[in-house]
Amino acid sequence: MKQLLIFLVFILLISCKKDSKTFEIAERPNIVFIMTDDHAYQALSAYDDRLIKTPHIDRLANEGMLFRKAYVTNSICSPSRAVALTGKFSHLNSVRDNFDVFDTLQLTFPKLLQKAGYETAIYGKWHLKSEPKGFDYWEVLPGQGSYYHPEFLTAGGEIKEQGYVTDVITDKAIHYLDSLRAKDKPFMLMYNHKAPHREWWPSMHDLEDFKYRKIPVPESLFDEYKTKSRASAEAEMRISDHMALSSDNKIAPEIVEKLDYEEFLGWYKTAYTRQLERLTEEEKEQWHQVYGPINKDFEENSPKGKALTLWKYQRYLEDYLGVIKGVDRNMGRLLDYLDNNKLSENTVVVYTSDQGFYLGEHGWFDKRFMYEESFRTPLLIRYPGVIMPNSVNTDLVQNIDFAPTILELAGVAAPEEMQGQSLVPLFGEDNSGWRDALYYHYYEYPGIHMVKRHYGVRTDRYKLIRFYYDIEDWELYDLEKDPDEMNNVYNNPAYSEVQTMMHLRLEELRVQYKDSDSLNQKWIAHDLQRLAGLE
Ligand code: SGN
Ligand code: CA
Repeated sequence: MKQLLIFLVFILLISCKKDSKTFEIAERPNIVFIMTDDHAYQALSAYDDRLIKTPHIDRLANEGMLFRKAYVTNSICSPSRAVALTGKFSHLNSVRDNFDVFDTLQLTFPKLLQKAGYETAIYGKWHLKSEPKGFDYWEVLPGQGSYYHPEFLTAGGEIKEQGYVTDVITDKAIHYLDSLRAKDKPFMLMYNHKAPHREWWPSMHDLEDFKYRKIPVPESLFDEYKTKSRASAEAEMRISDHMALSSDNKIAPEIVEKLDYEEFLGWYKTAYTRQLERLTEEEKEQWHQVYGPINKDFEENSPKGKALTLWKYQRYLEDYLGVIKGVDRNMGRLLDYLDNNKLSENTVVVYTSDQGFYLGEHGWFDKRFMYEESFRTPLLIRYPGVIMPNSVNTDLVQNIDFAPTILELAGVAAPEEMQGQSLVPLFGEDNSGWRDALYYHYYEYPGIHMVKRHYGVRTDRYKLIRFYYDIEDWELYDLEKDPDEMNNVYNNPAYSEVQTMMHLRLEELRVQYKDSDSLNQKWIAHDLQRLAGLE
């Protein structure tokens, strides 16, 4: 009977797909929008279960839709958050890099929902510098926030909480659902984790997990970037050369010094001490019980060369996966709360990350590049009765689509200025007229990790990238033949037609999304001036 009902709703949806009023007449659903920080789809078992099992997050795929080709517009934190809120590309939403301040005067989906009678709340990472606007309730981490006993910014000033950041954010979200929210209004809750951001400090519960586990090594860990522009070799995010033995890999600075290892940046050692100092005495003891033997082994074996890179990779993944385990457990708590309080049926749950992340592919950690691992992001959406369980979507969707989607679900018209498209038709598996290409633009250079400014286009099969500013280089990939992007075929005669077609498509997208070379020049001048001011 229930299945028949779901089927009927599904048919109704399909038949009304072009009619934006569909959701005005339906009861307006609640929305829980979840954004983690730097969660690679390689470490989410609904996508790939070789590294970790994430049964709670996977529930959203089992009970809803998994998007296999979800992408961001600019693979870095603050910009992605601004895109999600506004539905606009970075060059139009005031945040192109982690330094820009979000202009809260512009339209955002939380503001529009509020106006339409929703109650709105945000807990966790914000990272947009200006004070959150458009939220009835908010408690956000200052900047990147801290893993242990984190501080929060609130309307009443800064507060410090006891506990592990992922647990604390979940406690706050559940407290909002349980005790604060107005029960006579639909709600939109943004539940945004700091985890699993660098430097990957796991919760006391997950310290031992993954330790000494042999983690599969990606084929391109020792990539020499033979066919790529120099942008790859010049980026400072290689596990071998730029990852910290101290703050990232958790080797005590005294040992790093004693064994004469060099740290790429001077502040790595202080960052390690700063994090450890946040723990209580009891926690420190617990921590040393797990990391003490790791330090001892390192001291005894003191790996060098390739062995050191492999060792750092294993160490990196042990902590990264441990931090994700905490996210998954807390997702379980939140989803259970919705179940136990009869909220699951009428609540749309969206799970995504601000971007993807390199887990050793091309030798890297971090993100920023338009290559798949950081350009793509996880996206899972559950909406019982509307999205069929175990649905999989393979259309090219992008974070500019989040705001228009959420607005349509709430029965609110998306303003003209939003550049994304609502994903709602895709819920009913109607992809007619869907986009055939994605536009991307990254700006934060010169800056940490030194990934050069670049923009590009990706179609279902090909990707064209232009690196510019202190470089002028193009790359072209055939993703069907070369999904790992190891073989740049730009200027390869066999691809001359594809190359011309991709250049054309890129120019069209730049016009469509209102980006241009003159804007590039404007931002370069702006950023250089800012850098000079900082010096
Ligand atoms: C910190 C990290 C960087 C990271 C940026 C931006 N270093 O500076 O590795 O790229 O944040 O991350 S850390 O050792 O201090 O963690 S983002 O997710 O906010 O864009
Ligand atoms: Ca991030």
